[in-house]
Amino acid sequence: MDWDGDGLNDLVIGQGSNNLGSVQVFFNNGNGTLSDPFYVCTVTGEPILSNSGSAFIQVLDFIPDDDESFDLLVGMSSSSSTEFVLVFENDPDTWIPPYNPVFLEPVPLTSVGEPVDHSPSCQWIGDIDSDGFPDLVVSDYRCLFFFYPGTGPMGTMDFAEQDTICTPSGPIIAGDTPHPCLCDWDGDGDLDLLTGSNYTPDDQRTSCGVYLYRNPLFSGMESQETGSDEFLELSVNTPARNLVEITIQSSCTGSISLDIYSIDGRRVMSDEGFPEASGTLQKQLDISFLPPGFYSLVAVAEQQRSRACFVILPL
Ligand SMILES: [Ca+2]
Ligand SMILES: [Ca+2]
Ligand SMILES: [Ca+2]
Ligand SMILES: [Ca+2]
Repeated sequence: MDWDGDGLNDLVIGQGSNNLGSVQVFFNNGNGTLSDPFYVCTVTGEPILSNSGSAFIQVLDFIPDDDESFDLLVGMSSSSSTEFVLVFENDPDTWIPPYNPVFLEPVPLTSVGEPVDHSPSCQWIGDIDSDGFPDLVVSDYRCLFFFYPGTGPMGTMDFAEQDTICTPSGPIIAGDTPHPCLCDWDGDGDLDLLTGSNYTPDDQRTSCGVYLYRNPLFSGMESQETGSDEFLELSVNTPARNLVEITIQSSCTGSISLDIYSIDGRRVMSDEGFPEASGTLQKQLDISFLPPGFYSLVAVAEQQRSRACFVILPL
């Protein structure tokens, strides 16, 4: 991500060590090299540190504000007190130029009023069940993944009770302290779970490697599985720049709506689409406001759903 807004992507890491976990930024020098690490601080000037082990981070605009400033989620590890998932809100009014976003004092995420507390806390926020409310996934030393359903829009600090994330064959058990990442890997508009596994303590757990678990919640919505004779075929131009050109061949009745999702599963655009779905349909959507990246366009009719992916390349 571009931490300092100079147009060049920088490297942001949660650093672990025997004594201290910290959040560090290596700035992109623009010549193939990175700067020395910069320790991310709060408004008090103190670096964000956990007492031992690790600091697992996610950078996102968790607390919505007018300037869309990114905030910081930090999963702490500590031998003593805080092992919580903490939110550090970015306060653009106190930025110190040229590259020093200042974060407010942390607030712990909670589940039914109690702080989300794991040892250590490795967390990721994303709307897994596509109900519009961001959910929280946390893993810890037990090698399981815990799902906390969201109870409100982005910025809601309290989540529902935890549940264990399972596949049809049982709970996902990864190696020691797996790091979860939610992204729409297969481009079908729902978030999938990508995780590392670093340790093979016994037969039950996955061996070292990177694993992808596709989101099964909405598999029944794919057009080939609806049992309907209607068809909905969608194509888009890729790569796209400023405009995405949509062509649909359809035998559906009713209307078709259009949504665009980013790779992290956020709906970034909705369009009313077509009032009448049947026939050959064409439309252009203005996407000039979207940053470079990988996107899915999903067309939804009453009984059919189809998707197509496109990329926006950097200039
Ligand atoms: Ca930068
Ligand atoms: Ca924000
Ligand atoms: Ca949700
Ligand atoms: Ca997906």
